[in-house]
Amino acid sequence: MTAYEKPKVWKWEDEELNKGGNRPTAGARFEQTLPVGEAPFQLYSLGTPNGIKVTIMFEELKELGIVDADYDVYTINIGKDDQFGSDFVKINPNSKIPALVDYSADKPVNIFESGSILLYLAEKFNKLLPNDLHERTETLNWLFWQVGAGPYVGGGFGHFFAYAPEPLQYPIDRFTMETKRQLDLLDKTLAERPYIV
Ligand SMILES: N[C@@H](CCC(=O)N[C@@H](CS)C(=O)NCC(=O)O)C(=O)O
Repeated sequence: MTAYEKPKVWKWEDEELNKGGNRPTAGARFEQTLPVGEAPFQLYSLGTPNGIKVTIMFEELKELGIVDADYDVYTINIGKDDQFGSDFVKINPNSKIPALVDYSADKPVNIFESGSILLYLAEKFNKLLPNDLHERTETLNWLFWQVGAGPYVGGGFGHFFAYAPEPLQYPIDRFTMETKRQLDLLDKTLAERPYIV
């Protein structure tokens, strides 16, 4: 049996690593006042793959003639830790973009997790989510697949390949294989139909 050295455990107090998500505590780190506009939906986000899902959804709804799907959008700069400000944390205690507030309900509704936001908007406007049991389930299967699979690609492959302070072969190999497998799944599915769902 191979004897492994005990892995070095990062201490969040380390100056070099004490950035963004590399801290073992949740909650607000500083006082913050976020802007609130006039539109029924207020979106706090960034143009990352998780962030743009919500703006794509809003634009698709508008394209379908839903005038109430009007939104204001504000940048949350995750590189500058905006996601740990007090107002943002009140909307998403998990400090990740995207986060949305619906002011058109009887009282404001906070919505976080990109999949939850897409489902909320689909149900609210009764669009892009079929009522038929089989089609609805197939849509939800792929909705949950993408929120489940995304972290292997971004937080897994992307993180260890591009952002980790040192290149480590095992996590790079593992997440590269998983990412390629997911891309192969997409290729095979899209060979049979024009959209995933
Ligand atoms: N499961 C979440 C993931 C959201 C997420 O990871 N957001 C990233 C940007 S794409 C973020 O806010 N990162 C900031 C951080 O980790 O501190 C979702 O689907 O909404």
